[in-house]
Amino acid sequence: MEKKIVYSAIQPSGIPTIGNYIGSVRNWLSLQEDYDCFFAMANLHAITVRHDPALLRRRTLELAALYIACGIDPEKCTLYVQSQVPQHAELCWTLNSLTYVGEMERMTQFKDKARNHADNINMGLMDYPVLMAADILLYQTDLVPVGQDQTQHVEIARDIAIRFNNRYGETFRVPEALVRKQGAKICSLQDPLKKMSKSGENPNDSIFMTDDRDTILRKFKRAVTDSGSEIVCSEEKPGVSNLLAIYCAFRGCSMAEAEREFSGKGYGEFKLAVGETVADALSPVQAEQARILSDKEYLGGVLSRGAERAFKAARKTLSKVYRKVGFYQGE
Ligand code: AQP
Repeated sequence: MEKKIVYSAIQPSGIPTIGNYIGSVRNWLSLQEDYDCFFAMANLHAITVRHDPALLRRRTLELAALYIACGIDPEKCTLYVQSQVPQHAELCWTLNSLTYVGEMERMTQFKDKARNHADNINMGLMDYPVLMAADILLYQTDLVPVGQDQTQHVEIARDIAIRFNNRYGETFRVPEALVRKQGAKICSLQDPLKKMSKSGENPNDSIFMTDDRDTILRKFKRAVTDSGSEIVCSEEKPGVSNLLAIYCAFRGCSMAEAEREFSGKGYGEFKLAVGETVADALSPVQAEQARILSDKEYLGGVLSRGAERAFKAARKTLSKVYRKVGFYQGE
């Protein structure tokens, strides 16, 4: 039987946070065993806000090395850089004509980013969800593992796929978002009502995947907790609940187990335990990422094989799309 297809990506728009890891990469590890997985460095998306070109190039490679260091196996899945597969931009252009400006204006991420980058509300920023729809639909994806913040974008990708199929005939598989219950939204350590982001303004909001032990312990020590002293997961305790979710993700335990473990303990002890757990987990990943990055030949080989595989799959879908919409493709 043919394996189902999984697509997911991260933008190299900054140093990935433990939010990206918990909400995204961590979930890819089990999927790669049973599905045909495409994992990308979404660098086309990363230029929708102002960026430094040299840094973008470096962050793209760092992200690829991080995926592998976290356990993504390039022999089992297709690991590639988005800009090396031109069909992403080509399909995006085609899908633009089936997408309404009003729909894009209503997207939560667009509204947030437009607010935060008021001097640079460019077409790319607004078009981000259409490019993401193209990313997903190009591979005839069944499942898109994402954090909660991206579910609205997967929803619009589904709408666009259905619209295209209705207008031109069956072409795209309609994908589904895969969102894990626990860890789907890791929040800022300073403002637990806000999502942890790799491009946030205050570095104390986030634990970056490259933070050293002292930095991690310091950030957790300063993390905002809530009134009262009980260490339980509840809506009234967003700070404590967020720290518990992080602890569970790295410990591989359930919320109930974590609550039991910290029952009767103080916030100080709790935050130190979370910090140490995260630091212990990240240290070998960081060493492995550095090792992979220094082996340029290996990493270059992985990415060129990945781009070749992705290109072949993407070409198949795009050629079908071009035929359906009536683009001349030669005799
Ligand atoms: N805080 C989070 N908790 C859980 N999952 C998260 N993701 C991001 N932040 C969290 C998931 O990580 C994947 C990659 O995201 P992305 O790089 O494509 O863009 P994003 O969602 O906009 O992530 P960031 O870190 O907030 O990036 P910037 O700051 O550049 O906008 C997605 O699956 C996302 O759900």
